[in-house]
Amino acid sequence: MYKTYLTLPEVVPKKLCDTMIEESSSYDEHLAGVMWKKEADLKKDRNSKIRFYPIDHWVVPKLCEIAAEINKEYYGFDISNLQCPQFAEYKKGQHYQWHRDIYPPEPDGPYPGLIRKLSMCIQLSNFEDYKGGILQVKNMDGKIEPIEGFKNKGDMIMFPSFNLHRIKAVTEGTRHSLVCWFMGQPFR
Ligand SMILES: O=C(O)CCC(=O)C(=O)O
Ligand SMILES: [Fe+2]
Repeated sequence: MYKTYLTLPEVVPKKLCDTMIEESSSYDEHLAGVMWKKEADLKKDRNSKIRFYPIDHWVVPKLCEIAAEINKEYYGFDISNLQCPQFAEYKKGQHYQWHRDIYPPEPDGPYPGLIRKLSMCIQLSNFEDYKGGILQVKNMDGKIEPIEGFKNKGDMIMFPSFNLHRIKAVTEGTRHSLVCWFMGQPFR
């Protein structure tokens, strides 16, 4: 049966999540943009801070292994690549409105001819560390699908990049996450 999303609770050891947060400061910080809008409203649409980890980061091989297994079992997409993992920080009031991660291939971009097919997010913070900031995903009927198993530090969720999803505003504390996009030739 088609799965809107899959969660893998506690798949990344908590210590490694902490290490990823600690080392994040060695990578440049950007104000997050919005791929599908040239003139995004960076208050209304999305207003978190992001950093990109290098493609040879130690966490990448493990994430690829997990993605390959889940993809083989549930989605069967043709995947050939991944983008540099994105580390994000959401403080009070920060959010990312409803969006899809998929967008058309960019011939002149860093991944020419490829599109995002599978999205993977990892909770790097404990759920006690913040309030709000939850991830919601819509199913094929356009309804919000309740999510279980994606709350604690080290929990992972994967879903097709064409699914609508959002991060509701954090109302207290700070949420950190790591997102990876697995890419391939456009669907045909
Ligand atoms: O922070 C997250 O868990 C997901 C963020 C997101 O949807 C994205 O960066 O595309
Ligand atoms: Fe997203």
